[in-house]
Amino acid sequence: MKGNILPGEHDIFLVVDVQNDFCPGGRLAVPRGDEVVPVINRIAKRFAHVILVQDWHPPGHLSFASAHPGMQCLDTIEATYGQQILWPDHCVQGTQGAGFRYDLAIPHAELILRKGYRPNIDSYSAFYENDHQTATGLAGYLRERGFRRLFLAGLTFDFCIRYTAEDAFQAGFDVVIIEDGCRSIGIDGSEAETRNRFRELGIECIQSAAIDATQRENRQ
Ligand code: VGL
Ligand code: ZN
Repeated sequence: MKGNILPGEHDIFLVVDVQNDFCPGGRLAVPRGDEVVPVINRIAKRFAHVILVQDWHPPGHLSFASAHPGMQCLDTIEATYGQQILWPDHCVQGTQGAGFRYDLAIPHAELILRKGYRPNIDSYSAFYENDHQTATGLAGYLRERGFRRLFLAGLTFDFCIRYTAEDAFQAGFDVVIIEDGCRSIGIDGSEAETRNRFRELGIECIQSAAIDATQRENRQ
């Protein structure tokens, strides 16, 4: 993208999984995951429209290693819809870990989109669950409201952001990743793979400063 970015009426900011369990001290802690919060809080002020995405699993969810005796975290199982990585129990519905990180401050967010609530399917993407068929309804919501371009930040760059971005792109939305507002889990080259995938698709990664800078110029 050339120059700086001024978010407009057809733009929306999707804040992905900024939850206690993905931050230091949480059950699936992402290294430096908490550092995305001040970036996201600042950038959210530039957008009239914001959606919060929330990973929201029932106890005993299929993606939990604890639900598969003899299996370990980061092992892979063959689910009905393909390979599924096993995670520690995390973002269990109604628990403190599933709550938004305490310092996330976006009172004007218009929608909270929960995903991963079906016991037998995981959902990295905010558009489709991991079977790539079960829709969350997000594409319809965005289209009906006239949004064309999605800005993404949050946790994690190499899983939920990656698959949300790919699905948004396939659904015909323009997609921009705010890179310094993301952190990766980092499993087996997952971050490099994500960057390659974004490059192949032409999905743009920017720094949050590109959005701040626009605001400053406009005020002069
Ligand atoms: C996520 C693993 C499991 C994510 C969610 O938010 O990237 N990763 N559940
Ligand atoms: Zn999850």
